[in-house]
Amino acid sequence: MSIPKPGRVVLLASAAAAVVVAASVAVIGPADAASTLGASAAQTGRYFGAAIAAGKLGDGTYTGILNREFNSVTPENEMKWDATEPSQGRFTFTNGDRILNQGISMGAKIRGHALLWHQQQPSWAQGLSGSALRNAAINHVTQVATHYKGKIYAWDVVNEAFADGGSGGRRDSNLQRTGNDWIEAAFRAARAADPAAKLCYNDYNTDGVNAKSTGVYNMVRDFKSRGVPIDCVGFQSHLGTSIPGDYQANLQRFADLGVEVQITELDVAQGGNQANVYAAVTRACMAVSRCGGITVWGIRDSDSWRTGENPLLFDSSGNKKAAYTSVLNALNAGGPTNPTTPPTTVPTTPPTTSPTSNPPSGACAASITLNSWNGGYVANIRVTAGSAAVNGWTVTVALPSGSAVTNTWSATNSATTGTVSFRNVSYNGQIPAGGNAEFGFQGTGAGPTATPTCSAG
Ligand code: 9MR
Repeated sequence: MSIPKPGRVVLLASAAAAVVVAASVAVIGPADAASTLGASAAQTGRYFGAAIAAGKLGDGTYTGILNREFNSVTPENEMKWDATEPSQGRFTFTNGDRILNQGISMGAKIRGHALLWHQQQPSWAQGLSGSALRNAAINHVTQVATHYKGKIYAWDVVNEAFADGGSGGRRDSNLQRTGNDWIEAAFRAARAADPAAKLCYNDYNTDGVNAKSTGVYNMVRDFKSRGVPIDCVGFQSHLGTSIPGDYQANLQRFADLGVEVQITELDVAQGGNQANVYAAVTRACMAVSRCGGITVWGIRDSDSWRTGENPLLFDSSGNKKAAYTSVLNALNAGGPTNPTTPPTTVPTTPPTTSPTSNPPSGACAASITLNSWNGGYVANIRVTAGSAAVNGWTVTVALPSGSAVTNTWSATNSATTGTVSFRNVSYNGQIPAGGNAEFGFQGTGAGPTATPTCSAG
């Protein structure tokens, strides 16, 4: 909790005697009201961001508004899978880096969007399935998060993985068909690659309490209980002409799980209510201390993906709309200060001696976590280096009779039954002293009961 600067807490004279202001609540009086969205949000420790497009950064009206108003940016398309890995293993970061550098030049937070999604996959990935797809997906997460390591405030690690309608379950997709644990595998890989970034799950039609948002809620609760790294949940909030009545309550129930909540892609259909809906969304975020900030999905109406709906805060000429003023006023009305928390499970990195050009390999150990059901299981294995760095590893697992490996990720297996050796892949073979790497596999029958063994080198 941070205490607002004295100058920020202004009690109007007539009300001063009756009002008690808690130390963590910033009440912003007219004299201190900020005049831009970003500065206003910053008064309570929040950000106000926009999705931006690299192709528009040469438009002076666009960048003028961007530089003036916003203190967070999200690449609208430039960090997606099709943009960053157009052919397998060949990464292109040119446009993603343009967004990054624009954000850095503004002193803005940068939200990474999105590491894995069933849409905007490169065609080579669309053609993969099973372990080939799982390995490619985890490698993608690792490579992209590593490229942007230390620069990203929050990553949308997985986007839109839940089904619409009343099931509350996962959406069918090629990624989902690699095994239900693909989401946690992605989060673990992202954490390993960039421990400082907050890791978010992001979705739409989860803006009120409903079957879909409850499905996400249950996943987050499960992740928190099992120590799967997750720090934030994004609520896209592509809204029509109204806001769900339980919008704030929905944010709060997620916040109560111990994750930050963020409004990630806000836009609202133009209509009589547009300014009111925008204000209500802003007030809801301001009322939830763990709501870290709001991102609108574009700057001017002409920049929006919702062609013809005029859903943004600036008109096509760049003029402020009524919705802009209503958002600014709601930000300036203050609220509980956001406790900006770092990612929750940052692994501690012990001091390491700098590696020699061809380091000798130390010892390693392996531990296994099993998630079993009748007839099958998923095994996640953590390989931990001892007091010396490991340069390549092999983990050996004894499978009970009747068990067979059907799918492996982040390792390659020597066999599918009996005593199976799992060898590191190119990106996770080197483990610093005291560090760890993870891989997993799915199997039929009963899972292994003995502790796996690890040999380094
Ligand atoms: O705004 C994005 C648009 O330019 C792309 O063509 C589209 C491709 O699917 O993605 C849009 O952004 C989406 C975001 O990445 C995820 N949530 C829904 C957004 C609007 O479709």
